[in-house]
Amino acid sequence: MSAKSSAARSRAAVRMAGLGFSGTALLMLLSGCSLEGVGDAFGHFGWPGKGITLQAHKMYDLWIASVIAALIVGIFVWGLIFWCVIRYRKRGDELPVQTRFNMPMEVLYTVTPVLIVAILFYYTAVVQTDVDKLSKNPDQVVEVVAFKWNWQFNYRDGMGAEANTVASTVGSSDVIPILVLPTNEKIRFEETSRDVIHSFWVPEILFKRDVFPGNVRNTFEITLDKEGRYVGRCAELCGTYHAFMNFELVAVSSERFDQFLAAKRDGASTQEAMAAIGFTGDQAYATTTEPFDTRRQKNSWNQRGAVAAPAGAAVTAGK
Ligand SMILES: [Cu+2]
Repeated sequence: MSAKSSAARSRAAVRMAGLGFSGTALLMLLSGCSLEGVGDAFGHFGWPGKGITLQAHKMYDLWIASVIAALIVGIFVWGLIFWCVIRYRKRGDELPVQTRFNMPMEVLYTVTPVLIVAILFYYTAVVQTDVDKLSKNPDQVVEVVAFKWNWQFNYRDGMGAEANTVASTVGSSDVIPILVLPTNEKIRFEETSRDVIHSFWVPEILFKRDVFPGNVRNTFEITLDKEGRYVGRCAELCGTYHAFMNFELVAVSSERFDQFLAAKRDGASTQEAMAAIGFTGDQAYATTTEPFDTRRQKNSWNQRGAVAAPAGAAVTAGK
């Protein structure tokens, strides 16, 4: 192999790499450029969707952008691998030119990954700080009380353990607890557990946070921007009936939320208050999940003194 043809070859390689990069960039531009558009086109790259809170949208954008960056790097690397495999395949018994190292190349493949990690770290830190941000005056404060194996949601008149509960909803073996919340308001959650560690998780919020017993009061804030009904789950293995620990988040307008809370304050049950804001009949109960048949009488492990579910209780495989 002459020195001349070798130089020509490496120039061709650089040209190919450049073409690959600009081709990918062009593809991105043509595909509408927005991260949301790319996410929609590729099934959100494994996420449930772009989320229903302002915080979730930021995490979603970070996720889509990170996957795109990973794919660009991946396509470039796969290209190089296949190019080398084909271009330098064995052609005879003659040993190829033996080289030791290439300093610019060594520097390049040390600096590039460090740069990529630094950029990913920067954007992750920015989004995480934003998601964890607590405002001084949230519009609503909800105390999440987790217990084996259900949820209680207390609407509070202020922040901290000393504030008072003005209304609350609680789940049972037969009724899924419903958490009604307003859109476009800053909602602060304060979490506490009566027994073991649980975890509050609404997949559509793209966020979960552990609920600890004792003095720990985990807090976080969200601003919902999409009305609807969304399933919530316990995301920390907390015992026998952990899988049954579901709830439902109902996001409504501020006006309807105020009506709901007013009805609850006047002593209405959760289902009556749901009816007061237009969710009548079956709609007054959870629609995204349903109670499991706990069969607590038959399988009474971990349930000393357990009360059997009343006759006629829903016998279902829950969603
Ligand atoms: Cu749990």
